[in-house]
Amino acid sequence: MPVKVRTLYFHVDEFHYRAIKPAIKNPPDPPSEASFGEALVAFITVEMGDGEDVIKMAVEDLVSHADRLKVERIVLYPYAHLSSNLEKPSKAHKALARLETVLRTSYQGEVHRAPFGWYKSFRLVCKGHPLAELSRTFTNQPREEPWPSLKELMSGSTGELMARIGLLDGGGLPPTWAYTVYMDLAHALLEISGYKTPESIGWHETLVSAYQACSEASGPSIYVGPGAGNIVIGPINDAEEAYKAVFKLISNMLEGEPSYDIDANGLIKARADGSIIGFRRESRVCIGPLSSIARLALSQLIKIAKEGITPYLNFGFTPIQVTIIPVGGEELDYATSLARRAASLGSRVWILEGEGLGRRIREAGRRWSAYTLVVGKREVETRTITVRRRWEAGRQEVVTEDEFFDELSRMLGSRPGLVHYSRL
Ligand code: A3S
Repeated sequence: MPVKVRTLYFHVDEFHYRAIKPAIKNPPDPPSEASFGEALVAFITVEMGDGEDVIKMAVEDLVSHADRLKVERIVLYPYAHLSSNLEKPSKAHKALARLETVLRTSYQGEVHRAPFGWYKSFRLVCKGHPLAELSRTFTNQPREEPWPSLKELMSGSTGELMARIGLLDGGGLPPTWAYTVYMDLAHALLEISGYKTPESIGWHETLVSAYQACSEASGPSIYVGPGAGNIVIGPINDAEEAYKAVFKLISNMLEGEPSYDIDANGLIKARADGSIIGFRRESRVCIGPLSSIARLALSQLIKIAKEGITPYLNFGFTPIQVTIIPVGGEELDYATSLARRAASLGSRVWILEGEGLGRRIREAGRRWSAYTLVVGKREVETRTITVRRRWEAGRQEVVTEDEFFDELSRMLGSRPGLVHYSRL
């Protein structure tokens, strides 16, 4: 049955609702009340629609967002206030019941649907991180997304690598790391292109609408798209400058000049793999999503790796900047105190517990961690750290706590994209 669905997502610490009184004649669901802890709450309005069904699309988006937030519970909340073109209650109820059924077949966590047709009181405690509130619209027009979708970006070896090192969420790392890396990249890029104060003109459902707004924007602008990496920035004076700058910022190891073509409709396509990295409208150029440019840069770094050189990203844009490996359980306290000190300096730090010291050192390498600190009994007694720096492959050094944190502060303080501080 053709409908449209508008939703408002909240990632909550708590959610409570209570049915008060019927809002329509003999509501289809009995009154109820319920309380939840952490959950993804979806306020859902069903709109008049035409064309093919959007329930499946809505469920897919809901599940992928729940996975991204790592929540174990989804609460569906019928809500007749997100549209002025409401579907009639009987059809809306059927659509919501179907959405619940489809959701139960494709989501492992708990699913709960609040009663339909009632005035309800509710209390909600929202988490407040960048992805805690999102609005979505599912219409039956196929969402034209000529740009690499997150799914496409995830596919192939580079996509898997991007997820693993944290440049795309899905690698089991905090998705906010990818988000901060791209925001820093965008700000650094705008600074390079002479813009001082980027004004962000808001969130766009699709990259196409973001590009649209971007090309009409008066000055510099940054958009955060549906996924953490879909940031579009522009209008840029010179795409070549911007494109080369992104590569340099991501890693100074990148040889060769990135090159691209602009086709008849103004799409800017990278020659390396044909992916679209922006578009030109009249004299204005918008470049992004940065995640697809990061992907291109990574594929060039992988090529360098084939020559036996350990590739690395510039420190400022390395998602995992410090990995701390306690050799055994009794070193965990010391590792935790080091992690706290590293985090307080503003670095992205990860304690890698578990079995096997060699396995964990290799795991940190697989994730391109810039620093890998190993602390065992000796380090605890002497308050020292055995440090491995990714850009000094195969070398390790014992330093005192203060020596390491002095170095870390220097690395964090240096403008992102500078050549590594290294003793090579
Ligand atoms: O409009 C009164 C109540 O009936 C349900 N409802 C709809 N929900 C989603 N989409 C539609 N097109 C609907 N038409 C009717 C809702 O349960 C609605 N109740 N949150 C409560 C008010 O507190 C509410 O919206």
